Amino acid sequence: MEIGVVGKPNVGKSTLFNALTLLEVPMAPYPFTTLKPNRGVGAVRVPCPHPERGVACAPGNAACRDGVRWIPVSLIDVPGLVPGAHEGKGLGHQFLDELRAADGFLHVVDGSGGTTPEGEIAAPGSTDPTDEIGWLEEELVRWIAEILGRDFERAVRSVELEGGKTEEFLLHRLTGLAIAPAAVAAALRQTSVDRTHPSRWTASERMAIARELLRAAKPRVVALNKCDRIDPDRAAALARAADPVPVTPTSAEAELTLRRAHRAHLIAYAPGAAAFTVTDPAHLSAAQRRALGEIDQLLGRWGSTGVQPALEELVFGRLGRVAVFPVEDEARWTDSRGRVLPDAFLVPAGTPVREVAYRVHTELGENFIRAIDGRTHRALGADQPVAPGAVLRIVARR
Ligand SMILES: Nc1nc2c(ncn2[C@@H]2O[C@H](COP(=O)(O)OP(=O)(O)OP(=O)(O)O)[C@@H](O)[C@H]2O)c(=O)[nH]1
Ligand SMILES: [Mg+2]
Repeated sequence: MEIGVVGKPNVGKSTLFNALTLLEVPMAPYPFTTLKPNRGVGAVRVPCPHPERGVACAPGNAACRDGVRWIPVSLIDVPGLVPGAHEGKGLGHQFLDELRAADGFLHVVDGSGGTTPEGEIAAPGSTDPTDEIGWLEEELVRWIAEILGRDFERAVRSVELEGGKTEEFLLHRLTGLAIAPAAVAAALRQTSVDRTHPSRWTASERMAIARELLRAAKPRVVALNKCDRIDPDRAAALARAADPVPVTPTSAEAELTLRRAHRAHLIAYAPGAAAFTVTDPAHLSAAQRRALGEIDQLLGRWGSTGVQPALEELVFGRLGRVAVFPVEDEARWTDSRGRVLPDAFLVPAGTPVREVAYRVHTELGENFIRAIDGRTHRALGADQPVAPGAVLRIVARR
């Protein structure tokens, strides 16, 4: 599971990335601070099943805190995109190829409207944050259209001469873009292009296909960032204007401050929470006390900094991921070494259990016999959909 953090320059992409990963990539109040993509790992929350058994879990890949499992999600922070990037404006969109495997995008916008489309500082409210939602999509569409269109005429001519299938050609062409066959089929249907003669597709038909592929295969959530500079009524109006793209108000800066203060043992804070507690008042400087006081007010106004909820809206809401806990002993919920619920994975809701087995380990998929539900103890056949939060034993030939 991989999420791309995208948006125009100077909106807080790297700040949000640092907050989610606790890495230290450069952030600064001017455009093009980020020149190359940064990679890191964040996490999303699911309930840990261990309290159902009244036993402690022994987390391997996903930490457990107070009954909450934090499942890792890869994140990529990229340089800012500007309108016209496809023509080489700003840093162009070459670096977007690093996002080929992304399952979805967290689109960071400057909710305070205090930066121009090129990311230069401007008077707060001087730009409309919702403008970015449309043109950024255009840049992403052009990126996919360009991948689709590379040496297009020659490539499709051989498909037509050899009687190949257009769907297969598209899938092959888009390999690495993490686009499922169903999305390709849907894009061809929606655009009603001439399927048997791709060589006759016009440039605008190719753009239309790219647009449908993007919408079907790369969902997006907008993080309306710098919400500390606007009020909730304004955010609600902007969210209405952005419909149907979902919008979550965020303050990446506040989230980063809270996570770093927690790491430094100054406060106790769980990402996404509505409050924090100061654990070490004696060690707070006057400036720190003031900053935390402001963040405390922000949490009161917004309910959270929005950063963790924005990521989860994308992963659970838009991408429909559910957690699975593979075990080897379905009665005790342990692995071969006796560790309780060691690992947690994210899979698309409704994934057939054999596919889940493949994701745990290729050999488990290849040698799959059946799965056993750790709660009901019923056997599940290869094609049965996995239940959200399933504790699952996979039985395979040895
Ligand atoms: N008020 C406020 N400022 C923020 C917030 N998040 C980030 N900033 C500030 O916005 C500026 C830009 O932050 P970056 O994280 O470097 O932005 P970016 O989108 O990665 O910028 P580029 O890499 O240049 O595209 C910095 O001065 C941040 O401190 C926020 O939630 N509220
Ligand atoms: Mg940056």
